[in-house]
Amino acid sequence: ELQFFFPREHTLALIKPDAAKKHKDDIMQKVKDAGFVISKIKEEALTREMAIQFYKDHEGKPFFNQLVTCMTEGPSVIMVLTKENAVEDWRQLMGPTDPEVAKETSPESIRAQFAQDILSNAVHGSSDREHALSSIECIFGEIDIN
Ligand code: RTP
Repeated sequence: ELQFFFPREHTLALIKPDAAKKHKDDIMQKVKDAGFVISKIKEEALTREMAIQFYKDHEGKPFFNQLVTCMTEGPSVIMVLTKENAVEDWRQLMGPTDPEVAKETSPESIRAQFAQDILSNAVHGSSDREHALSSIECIFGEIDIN
């Protein structure tokens, strides 16, 4: 069976509130077309505490408060995505942080197509496998996914 040769990896992917409201179906279609398995999914508004925890590394930056507000203003679609090389491939599909850059360099990416601006930039994805596992545990309360 192919999975024996291509081990699966998990990442945490999130459709931010603004995009969850306007572009959920289109973004989900791109997720499936790219070959990700949706191992877990829930729709839930992040609490301020969760958003702060999520973006801890950015605490103190000028955009931090706005970022937390934009992440908590409505329900997000939060998913565990699974496939070979999931962390890197999801970041590839998201595209660059700034949608203007995304439109220039990766016009097929989710941010090029659905981001509003650099803050409401449609999606989030774990930056590496370690962050993926800790975010999955934080949000779904477990890390053993079939
Ligand atoms: P993410 O962590 O959300 O997957 O996105 P990323 O790696 O592409 O971006 P990162 O540098 O980690 O920044 C996290 C989020 O902060 C917002 N941001 N705003 N105003 C600004 O200059 C600025 N820079 C970053 C974005 O919403 C970004 O997704």
